[in-house]
Amino acid sequence: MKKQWWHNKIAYEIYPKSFLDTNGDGIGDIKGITSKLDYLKELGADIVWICPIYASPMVDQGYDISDYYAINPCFGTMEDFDELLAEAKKRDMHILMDLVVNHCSDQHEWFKKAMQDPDGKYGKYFYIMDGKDGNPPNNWRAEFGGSCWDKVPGYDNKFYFHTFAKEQPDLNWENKEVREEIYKMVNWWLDKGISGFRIDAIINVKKDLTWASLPPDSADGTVSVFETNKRAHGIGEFLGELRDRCFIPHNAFTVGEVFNSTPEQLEEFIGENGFFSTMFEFEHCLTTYAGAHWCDNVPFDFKKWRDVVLNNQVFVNDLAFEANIIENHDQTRGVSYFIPEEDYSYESVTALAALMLMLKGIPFLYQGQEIGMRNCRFDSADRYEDISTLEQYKQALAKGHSVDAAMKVCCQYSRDNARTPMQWNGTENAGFTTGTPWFYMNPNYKEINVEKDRASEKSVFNFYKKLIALRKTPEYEDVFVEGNTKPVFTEEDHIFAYERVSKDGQKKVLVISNYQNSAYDLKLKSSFDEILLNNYHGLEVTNGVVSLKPYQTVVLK
Ligand code: TEU
Ligand code: CA
Repeated sequence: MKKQWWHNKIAYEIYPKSFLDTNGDGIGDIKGITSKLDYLKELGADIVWICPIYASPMVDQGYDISDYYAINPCFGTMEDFDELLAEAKKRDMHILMDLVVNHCSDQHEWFKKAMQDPDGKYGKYFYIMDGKDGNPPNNWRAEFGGSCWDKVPGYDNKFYFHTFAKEQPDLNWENKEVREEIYKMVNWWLDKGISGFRIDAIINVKKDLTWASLPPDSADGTVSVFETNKRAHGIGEFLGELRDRCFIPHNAFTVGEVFNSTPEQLEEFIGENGFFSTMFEFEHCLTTYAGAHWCDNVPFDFKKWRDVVLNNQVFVNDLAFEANIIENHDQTRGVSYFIPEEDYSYESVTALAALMLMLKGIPFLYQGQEIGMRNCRFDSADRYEDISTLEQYKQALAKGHSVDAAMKVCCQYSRDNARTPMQWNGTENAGFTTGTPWFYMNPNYKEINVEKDRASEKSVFNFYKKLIALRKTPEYEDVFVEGNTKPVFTEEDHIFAYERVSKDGQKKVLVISNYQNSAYDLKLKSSFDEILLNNYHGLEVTNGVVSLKPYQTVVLK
């Protein structure tokens, strides 16, 4: 692929509400982000993606936007934002906004006008349809539960469509006027100086325009709206237009949140002339997913996970450049998902870090990942704030699970695990706020926090910093950035290993992780010159056999 300015960069995702509060109101803010740019720079982050900070009633924590041109006062002002941009530029850093245009908020002016006059101009900004004798037009189930259709107030048989919550009505991309409004807004932000966008739920913008009911995937007769998107055709016309009208003229960096794309779509989406610069690789995060309900999920399976990651790397190699994650604001904490609880240690956490950061693609770290923040055990369901967790809890109970069992499932999968405030130090409320935090703090903050971690000999932060520095070493750019990935030792049950090979085949780096809580002897297939990184002191090698300690992970030249 042609070299792009962002190929050798590291991205970091910020969940602003939980990052750092600077005015004591208990809510993280833009000034908090600005004040931590040096911290992020030191870690090695270049691109900062900020989850939505636009005006919003916050039904889905900002993913319900009521004004695309305004900053939510709980996060600060437009002046604060301009200051953040300027400070980022000074440090040669880039800001990405979150582009949420599959839907807006029911408090957006467009939707309010549409509800007043469903047959008028703004009615056509949304999908408004007649039902069947007062029942919804079809059996599609919204991502956060219930029907995708809610009644237009004052009408018995008129419904509007929503993929997510009922407060998040879907915008009608089939209407050219809507698309023009979106492009205008996207260009406005790019002109302001942001470097690009993370693009929310973008696969959902094209609907199955037959609007036909489908065979149910749930006992209540409904089918997930995500299934119906698989039957939608022609999304490329929208995305190509968005690229040509907005992204290309600005040389923007864009990362798509794309679920359920087919392998054939990879090149079309993120190949040389793709719709986006890159998109997240989610398949490996879904290896435990078994159906429509969290309580049907299956346990984590190391080999399945490893094979999904590595097969995907091989598939993508020459075609595209994906975005790699182990966690984000919609997932549980990576260390809690990919490491058995009894195995938590500096070594296991850094093993996971190395495996992710050495892959081909652009790494996206999520706030707190750099110190190994973990899932949070909530003692009662009403502690949860997340709309999807509350729905899953309800569904688990409805399926006959006990309160205990339902809580256990939420504890494992809740998006709120990632949304507890950032743990900066061991003082009250982890240094996140001097006021009352908007959300429950993970009680482990005295043990796990930035200050303590960085002072420790076994610092996860420092390990990430070294990994990032290694990735960025000019001497290895042809390996880590441009080179392809070749899986090795896949016949082993507890070894996660791959080679990164420069295009000319001259330079090779081998990443080996003994991903288990016991020692293991592995016979190497070739010799090596140098240990570039190691999460232990030293490496024992006798006659070509390396004696790996529990979770020992090394990068060998
Ligand atoms: O997520 C889209 C999405 O598909 C999620 O619903 C995902 O399936 C779920 O979070 C897994 O638990 C994006 C945002 O990242 C998410 O935070 C928003 O809630 C959602 O869009 C609606 O805007
Ligand atoms: Ca604040």
